Formats: sequence, C-alpha cells, structure tokens
Amino acid sequence: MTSIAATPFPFEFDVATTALVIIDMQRDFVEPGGFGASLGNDVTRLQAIIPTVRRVLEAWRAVGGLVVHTRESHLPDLSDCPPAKRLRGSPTWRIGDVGPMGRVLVAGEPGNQIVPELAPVDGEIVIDKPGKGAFFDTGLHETLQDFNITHLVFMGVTTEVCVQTSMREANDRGYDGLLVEDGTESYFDEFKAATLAMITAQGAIVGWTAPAATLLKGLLA
Ligand code: C5J
Repeated sequence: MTSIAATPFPFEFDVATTALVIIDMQRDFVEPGGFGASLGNDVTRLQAIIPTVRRVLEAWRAVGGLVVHTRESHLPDLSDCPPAKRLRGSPTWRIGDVGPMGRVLVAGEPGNQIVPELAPVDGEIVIDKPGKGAFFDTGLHETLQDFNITHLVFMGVTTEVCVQTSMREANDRGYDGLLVEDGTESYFDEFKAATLAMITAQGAIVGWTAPAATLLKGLLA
C-alpha cells in the first residue's frame, strides 16, 4: 500500500488495483488545427503539460501499473454523435468536418491520435469515447472490474470538461480517484482552479488531488 500527501487528506492506493487514466491527450485538443483550436482556444496551455504527463506515465509503466488512454472520438458516420453536440456553438470546423488534421474528432484520423510523446504501448488500454465522460457508452467500468481496479489516478485534458466528467462518473461507480494537479490543464485558468477545488471539497466529495512530484515520490519509495 502506498500513501501520498494529497488534498484534502492522504490518498492510499495499491498499484496492483489502481489504473492510471490519461484523458484525451490527442492532437485534436493540444495541436493547432484541431477541435480545441477551432473553438478559439490557446492550445499551447495544454501542450505544456506533456512532459509532466510523460514522467508520470513512464514511472507508472516502470512499476507495472495498468494504463488506460482515452480519446474523444466518433465513428466515421457520426452515428454516435448527437446533433446537439455537433451543432453546438460556432467552431471553425465542426465534429466530422475536414480540418488540417483530417476529420475533427473522428476515429482513425490524424488529429484523433494521442500525441507521440504519450503514445500507448502494447498492453495498455485505449478507449474511444463518444461523450465527455470516459464511462459513457465505452465498457470502461467492466474492463476495470476485469482487472480488479478500485482506484484511479487521472491526468489529461481538459480539467473541467472530460477529466472532471470522468472523475465524477468514476466516483459514482465506487472508485477512489486522484487527479494529478500539474498533469491536467484547461484552456481557462479559473476553470482549472475551480475544478480542483470542487473535486476535493467537502471531504473529497469527488476525489483527491496531488502534484506529480508527490505521486512520483510515492511510486519510487
Ligand atoms: C472537450 C475534452 N473539452 N477532452 N473535451 O471538449 O475535455
């Protein structure tokens, strides 16, 4: 059992029953010409966390922990993309449109690939999710149960959208979840700060947060 200092109180976990879940570190969100940029966002903010996410990923691989990568991704015929999602707002390229990295948020397209620095390796689980949450319509819960997973460590983007939604879904399914504070990012400073505060409020009502350095120290101990 590993115990690390965390907010609002120490997070205890066993690597054997904990999965590292990396949410949507795909080109669509972190590179120019993708969905995030198409909505008018500064993607360099998200690119900046890649080295931290990679350090934690490598440490997690070194201790033999289960790794799950997610991608926000739709089928080429968009049958899993509700019109309410596709038609929302006024992005330069809507989901399914052809942008500089291929069809936006569509499975198999260049923009839908996880950034090379964090590319999945053999034995890691890759979940294509049509919603913001990693558990909606993906079978992730059943997969985690097959591996006897009870605890989740989250990283990825964006903090207040897909990461927070996934953590809340996990919480409702009985998992204890920790969010790595500098392994997640938002296009908006204030939304990230508010999300970290909401997760840990009221005695970890959704879960815990801790810096990457603290998690890494715990893994190496
Ligand atoms: C968004 C995500 N922000 N991965 N997706 O639309 O957070």
